[in-house]
Amino acid sequence: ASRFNALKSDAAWQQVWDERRTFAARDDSDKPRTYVLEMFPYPSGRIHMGHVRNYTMGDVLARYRRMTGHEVLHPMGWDAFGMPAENAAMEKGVHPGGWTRDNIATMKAQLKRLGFALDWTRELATCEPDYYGHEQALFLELFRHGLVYRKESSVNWDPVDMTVLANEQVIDGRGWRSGALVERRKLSQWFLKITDFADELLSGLDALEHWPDKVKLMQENWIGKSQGLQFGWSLSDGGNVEVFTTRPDTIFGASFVAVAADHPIAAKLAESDPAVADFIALCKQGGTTAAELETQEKLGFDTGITATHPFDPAWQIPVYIANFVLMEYGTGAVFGVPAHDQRDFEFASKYRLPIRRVVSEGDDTDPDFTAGEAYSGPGTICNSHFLDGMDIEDAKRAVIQRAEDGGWGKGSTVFRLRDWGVSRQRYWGTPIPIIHCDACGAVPVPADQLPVVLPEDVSFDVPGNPLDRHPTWKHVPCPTCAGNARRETDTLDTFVDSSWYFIRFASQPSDKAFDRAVAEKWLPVAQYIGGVEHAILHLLYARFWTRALKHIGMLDIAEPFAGLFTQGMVTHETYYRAKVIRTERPSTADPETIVTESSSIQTWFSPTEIERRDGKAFLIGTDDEVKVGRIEKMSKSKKNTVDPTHIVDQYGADAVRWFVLSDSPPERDLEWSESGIEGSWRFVQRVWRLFDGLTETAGAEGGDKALDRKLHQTIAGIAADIEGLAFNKAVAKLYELVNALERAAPSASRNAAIRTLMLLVAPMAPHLAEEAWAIAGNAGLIADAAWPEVDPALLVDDEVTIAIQVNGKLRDTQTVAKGTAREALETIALANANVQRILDGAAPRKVIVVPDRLVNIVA
Ligand code: ANZ
Ligand code: ZN
Repeated sequence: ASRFNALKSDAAWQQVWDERRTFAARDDSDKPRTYVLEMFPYPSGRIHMGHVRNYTMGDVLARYRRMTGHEVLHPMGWDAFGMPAENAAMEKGVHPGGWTRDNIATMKAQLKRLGFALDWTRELATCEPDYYGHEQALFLELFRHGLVYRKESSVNWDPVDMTVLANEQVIDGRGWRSGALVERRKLSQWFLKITDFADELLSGLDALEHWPDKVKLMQENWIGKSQGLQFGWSLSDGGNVEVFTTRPDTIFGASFVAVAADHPIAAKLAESDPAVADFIALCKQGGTTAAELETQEKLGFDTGITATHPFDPAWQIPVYIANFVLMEYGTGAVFGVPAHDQRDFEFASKYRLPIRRVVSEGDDTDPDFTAGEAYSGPGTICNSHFLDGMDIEDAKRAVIQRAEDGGWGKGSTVFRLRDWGVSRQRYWGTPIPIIHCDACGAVPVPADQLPVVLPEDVSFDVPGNPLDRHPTWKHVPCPTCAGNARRETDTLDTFVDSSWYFIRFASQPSDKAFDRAVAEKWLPVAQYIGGVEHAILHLLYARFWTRALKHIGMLDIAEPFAGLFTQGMVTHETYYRAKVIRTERPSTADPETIVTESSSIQTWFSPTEIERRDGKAFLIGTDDEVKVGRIEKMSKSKKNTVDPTHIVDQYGADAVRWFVLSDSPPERDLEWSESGIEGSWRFVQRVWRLFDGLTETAGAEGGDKALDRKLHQTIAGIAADIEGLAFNKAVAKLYELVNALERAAPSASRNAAIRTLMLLVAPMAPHLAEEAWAIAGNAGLIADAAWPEVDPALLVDDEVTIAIQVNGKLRDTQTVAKGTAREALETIALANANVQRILDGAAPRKVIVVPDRLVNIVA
């Protein structure tokens, strides 16, 4: 038998698909439609195994849906703007555009090498003017409808490089290049009004039946709707401070009031007190990321002012300025309840403020609160006068009621979600299409002047935004008054680019962002597949853009992604050597004493440098043993990556596709292993031998009912598994069918089943399937063939295998029609050759029959 020559077949069929544009989706098709989309890649350099796994899953679904008669849209493009291109420009002196386009060319070739059924006619790259120009037009449409505005907001400022830093350029609070402590600075920036849609984005989650619950929960938490109370505390200096709380039930546990560093009260005090001004400056240090705010040490400044408790005029608590209170949220001021809020607990511990329990967890609650952390769980209110004995929710309502009745407070709804700041002080992004004029203000760039194209002649030798220091680009006449004006030099957050690309894939006219009618034919995306790392921001922003476009009447789609699937990661063993380094130094306490310190440094090795022998790992061709470390997500830092193209060249595309589908459920991590890919390669060859053997058994006749049944059960099962994205289960069913076919004697049934097998493996191993399909003399491509019909009659088992026992011991089995009568079963068993030999002429003492299961003869 011949061997399947994957390298030859892969190239041949990929060329055929390309030339015939087999996978180009037709907008005007009458068929039912399926839009399958995987999150488009960032062109970072080369494809990694995570991409291969992601795109293979989508590909199987896309190919399968085509075979079931759907018009399938399965596009691919590039999320091509962003920091890494600028970093490369700074480090290697290359142009971000050149770097990006080179990477796209490399990665596109790599994707093609895997034989994905992609509609390359719709390829797009967000860094090209024919994409971002339309984005600028959409931005201005939102601007016209009041969904874009400008306001002062904090950025990370590197005081040494004198530049704004992206969050990912702030490492441990310091600038990534200068190492200087990052400061917070206010800049005027552009915002999108996502908060207008907070309620819709939340309630819309309910309709998303085909989304993972965990992702919906993450979105829900991010939007963070809470009911609260806003009320004022009167201050000892005659003033008043409004606070916002989601826990009015804890009002009797208050031990301080705290305002944000940029709260007007703080600003006022700073005018006359330099100590306050110093403290405010101190609060401005540190990055702006949520994680940083969370972990920062809690700092406070006691203003000397006190606040009067709303339920007890005699009860005064101190007012602090504190770094953990944000001006952007609620009212920029809070009351602190150390017993039941962790930040307040840390704050109170540091400044020795009372910690008073007002929620008890049960009888054994410690009344003095010696616990090391705040308690935020459920319980009954205590130490709280009229609230005592209530549960938390009742107590919240009771306090809100009293506040509203007394006219000193108001119940309210708030969202944690803030408006989306989209300004980035960077070059490699979509230019914000605004012109600033001293006389006319911020003026939109007129439609006939779009796109605002990025200038190519920029330099990266000094920090900062090259657009800002470009000699000519930013100087333009004002579109309104023709006076001297300046272009906006900020570019858009790259999340904007990925918030509407799925619409542009569906429809890409050259004169506008999309054609509404065409886009509506395709959308929503039936199945979106990607990494869980995008579970919050990307998906929320894409949902927001879709709703915003609906709101302004441009597109009548509420939710962009009907189905969402988040796949697991690809992992690999790690290999390393640990070197222990000893250093000696004089002790700080006693310089006469020398202390030895040891630390260990790991050197990592790539799987290509390793060979395994007797369960150990060695550097290839040597006896140098290395340690086998944990199985971890493939990463450059641990060197445990495997280059897909290298593997494809070795085993062929189908074996690689097969392996990434087969080994684990798609939502779980997949461990890449050499033995696994070899196993897949052997399986491809086994299937090939079945196809290849067809010529020899061409004349075989006769039916094989059991095989027919197995085949039809497999067809139905695989269809259901692919629809349910349970690819590993579909693969397991194919293994079983192949096993059965290998064992079965030649028959017409077997030949028919092998021909059907070509169709069944086609979504997963398309090159192998095309090759076999052509050799078997079929006209046309298997990619265009129909998925096999299921004969429902063959799905039910009408035969059963019964056990034939003598004295409880299995002697034989026999296949009989389901529901065969007791008497008939007894006759069959007694006539069995093995049974007759054992009985040796004697009459059985007793015959026990369990219909459809067994016959036991007691001798
Ligand atoms: C008293 C209290 C007691 C609070 C308690 C919490 C627990 P979520 O639920 O995330 O919306 N807060 C209000 N405005 C703030 C601001 N500008 N900066 C920092 N913290 C602020 O958070 C609402 C809670 O966060 C509010 O409820 C307030 O503290 C705090 F046991 O008030 B709470
Ligand atoms: Zn003007």
